[in-house]
Amino acid sequence: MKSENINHAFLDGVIRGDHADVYYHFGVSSDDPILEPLREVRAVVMAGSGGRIKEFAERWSQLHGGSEVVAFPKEDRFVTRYTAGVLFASHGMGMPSASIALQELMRMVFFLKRGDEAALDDVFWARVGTSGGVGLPGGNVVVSTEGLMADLKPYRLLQGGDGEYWFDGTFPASTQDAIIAANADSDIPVVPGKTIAGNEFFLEQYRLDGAICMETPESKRAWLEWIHSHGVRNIEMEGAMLAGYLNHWGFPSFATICATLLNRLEGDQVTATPEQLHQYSENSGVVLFRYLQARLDGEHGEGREGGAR
Ligand code: R2B
Ligand code: URA
Repeated sequence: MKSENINHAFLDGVIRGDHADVYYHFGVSSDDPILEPLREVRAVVMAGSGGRIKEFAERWSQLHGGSEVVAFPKEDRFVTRYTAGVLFASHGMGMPSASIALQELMRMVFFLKRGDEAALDDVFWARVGTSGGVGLPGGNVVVSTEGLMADLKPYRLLQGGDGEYWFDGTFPASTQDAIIAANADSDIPVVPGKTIAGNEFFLEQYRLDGAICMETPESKRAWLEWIHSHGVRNIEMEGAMLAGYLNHWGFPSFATICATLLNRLEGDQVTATPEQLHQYSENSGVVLFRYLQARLDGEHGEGREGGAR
């Protein structure tokens, strides 16, 4: 971990018991006994929708002999489940929403691991979601190598005055390799590539079908071809922030794994049938679960991490 980047001024007092930490959007605080079983957490899995979180937790529990599933009572912002070493949490859509979820989850995990940096190093983080493919049709699964904004620069936020906070959008290569290895014998196409996180589904993804449109077919194609030529393979709305914040604390192992719903070089509207959409989104879940089983349960042995790239 990069200890110097952790907000020790606030968080160490929580560990000492000087004050509690209120994870407001999750409806729990560090002195709530509901968190006690979560001390064993080894992975945090995030997804946009609460329904997916419930399904994931149920499936992970079934794979672990029907392990008990802990649910946080508040669900009007984010849906959370914990079972068998994995904390599943929804993050909503877009970086403003997902950054709230992630910051509170990072604080929670710091508390759960009592600020022990070696224990924090062992926690794996993932976002599983959907995306628009760039040169890839629906049904592919992209494992992000780097998260960037629409201008191919990393995630950044406005700072007072005319400054900006900049973050590193790189995803750890050893984790990408291990995810791909854990899925080597599967029929699902798993593709590494750069991922753009748009701040908007329409404008910052150069769609022509928004209520507001400021692009032309030519400017849209030029942007898609430009990002494709720089190795971008999909577009979603959270990956650049996720990588930036987890890199800031120095977590060594995290990933964004997204199914493609359409090829953006061929269109803007998501016209896949409900059955196809279900299958696409299943694909990303399968890819994640194979890696989780390799990492946490020692299955799919090839997926183990640590080899040099
Ligand atoms: C992918 O899908 C959502 C928008 O439809 C957004 O959260 C994302 O990243
Ligand atoms: N999610 C996005 O953000 N963009 C797409 O095109 C599809 C899903």
